[in-house]
Formats: sequence, structure tokens, C-alpha cells
Amino acid sequence: MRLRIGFIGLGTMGEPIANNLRKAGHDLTVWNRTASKGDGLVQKGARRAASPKACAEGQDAVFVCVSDEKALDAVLDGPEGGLAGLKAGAILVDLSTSGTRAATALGQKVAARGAGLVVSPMLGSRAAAEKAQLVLVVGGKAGARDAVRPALHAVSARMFESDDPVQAALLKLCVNSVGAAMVGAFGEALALGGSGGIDAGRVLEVLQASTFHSPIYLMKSELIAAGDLAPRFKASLAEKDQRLAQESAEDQGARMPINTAVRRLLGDTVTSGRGDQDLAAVAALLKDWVQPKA
Ligand code: NA7
Repeated sequence: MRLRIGFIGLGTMGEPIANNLRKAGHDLTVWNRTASKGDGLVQKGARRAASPKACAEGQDAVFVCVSDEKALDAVLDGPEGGLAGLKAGAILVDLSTSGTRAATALGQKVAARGAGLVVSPMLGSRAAAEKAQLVLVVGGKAGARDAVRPALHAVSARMFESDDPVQAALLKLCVNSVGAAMVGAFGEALALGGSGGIDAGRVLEVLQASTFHSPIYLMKSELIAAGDLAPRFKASLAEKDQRLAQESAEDQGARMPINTAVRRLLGDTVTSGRGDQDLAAVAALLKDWVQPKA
């Protein structure tokens, strides 16, 4: 079914996702804070809205894909925000990883508009978004999910659905906390091996032959070897995800000692000036930290 969709947030992930919605035949209106990031989509036939509110007005569904919970408030709240334009019966889809507290607050705001909420954080980086191969963790009432399922199908390879938007937000944080720990530990292993004279390729080869193997090590080591740290997933966003996981843990009474260490490492990556680089930049930082012994 062809939906009228407003799409707010055309960053690394949002732009290719919006493009796939357009390619699937949905009627697309876009808004981004930095308007020029929408130029390509507008040239391909999308409409450009003058504000988040205008982007949401009259739409069957409003998709949001921004950095974090603060960006979410910035684009949705206030007289020109997306919520002000959301019509009763429409569905707001939050693709951002904005955490459990934001999902709870957003549920109340959207319900006050007489609209429905689907929280659908994504697994996969820009390449997966471009190929419509994302994995989505989808939470919302059955009717709301039914209404936007064709659009979610158009951008993804697989969906894990539940009735609860807050649990969808939480599940994404569970998975990303493992991913960041893996990349951090891999960076440490490369630095440790390198400090003792073992080539990074050799560490990778043996790691991949073990039961601890993962495609993420191969992906990230190719970027590191090529010196290509352009963001597929920004280190600053990875740090944000670890912060959000800690907030959920605090609210729920869970403890995350590994996450605490990984978040500190990612925080150091950001303060070293590498926040806009790919998450693989943690390996570069750990290599910089090696102090050869005489
Ligand atoms: P990017 O590439 O950093 O894009 C972030 C988007 O969020 C981009 O459209 C930004 O607009 C927008 N943004 C950020 N802060 C604001 C504020 N304050 N007001 C309005 N718009 C804002 O992130 P990704 O696309 O990689 O990731 C998106 C989400 O998916 C994120 O939660 C990840 O963890 C997963 P800009 O273009 O800078 O004007």
C-alpha cells in the first residue's frame, strides 16, 4: 500500500532509508536541519518541507531518524516540531536509537496527539541501509505496526516485532552493548599483539579461526588497514548508545561493568577528536596509546 510519509533526519542512515521508501513507491516529503542533505532526494522527486511540522502535516506516517534523544526533542517538540503536525490516527516511527526513557516519553506525547507510536531502532550500517538490508527491532501496538509494515519491509531484510516500544528500544541497546564491547576488545587485541611484534593480520587470522570469530572483526580491520575511518557508524553515536544502556540499567536495577569500561574508552575516542570517525577509530586510539618499552 502506498503511504504518505514525512521523513525527518537525513544523516548517514536516514538519507538512504528515505530513498528506499521513495523507490518502493511511497509518497515522500523530507526535512533535515541541514537542508542540503535532502537535495538528492528532492531531485529524485521527494518534496522538501520547510519545518518538521510541515513535514508531518497530512502524512499517514512520520519517520524520524536523528542522532539521539536530544535531537529527537529538537525535531519533534515546539510549535514548528513534528508532533505539532502529526494528525490523529497517523503513526510516528522512531528509527533513531534514543533509549528507553525517550521511548516512554514519546509514547505519552504521541498518544496525546491521538496518534500511534512505533519504535524501530536499526541494526546495520549505511551499506545495509542502502541495500535495504537493515534488521529492525520493532515495538508498537499491533494496529500501528500493521499500518507501517509495508514501509518497514521496504527498508529492511528482517524485523523482530513486539507490542512494546520501550522493550524495542531496550533490545537494541542490549545488542549494541555487545557490539561495542567486541570492537573495543578487538582494538585492544590488535594493540597488544602489535606491541609484542605480532602483525594485525595474524591476530585477525587466528581470531577468525577460533570460536570467537565474527564478521565485525573482518569489516573493521579492513577499514583500519586501509586507514579509512569515514563513519559507517560514528564513534560518538556508539558512546551515546553505551550511555543509554547505562541509563536503562540504572532504571531497571541491572549492572553493566563491561559497558562502563567500553563507554569510557569510547568517551576517550570522542575527546581525542575521533568522535565523527567510524567506531573502528577505537583501535587507532589504542594503537596511539602503546608506549614501546626500551
Ligand atoms: P548522523 O549521520 O550523525 O545523522 C544525524 C541526524 O540527526 C542528521 O539528520 C542531523 O541533522 C540530525 N540532528 C542531530 N542533532 C539535531 C538537532 N539538534 N536538531 C535537528 N536535527 C538534528 O547519524 P546516523 O544517521 O548514523 O544515525 C541516526 C540514528 O540511527 C542514531 O540514533 C544512530 O545511533 C542510529 P544534520 O544533518 O546534522 O543537520
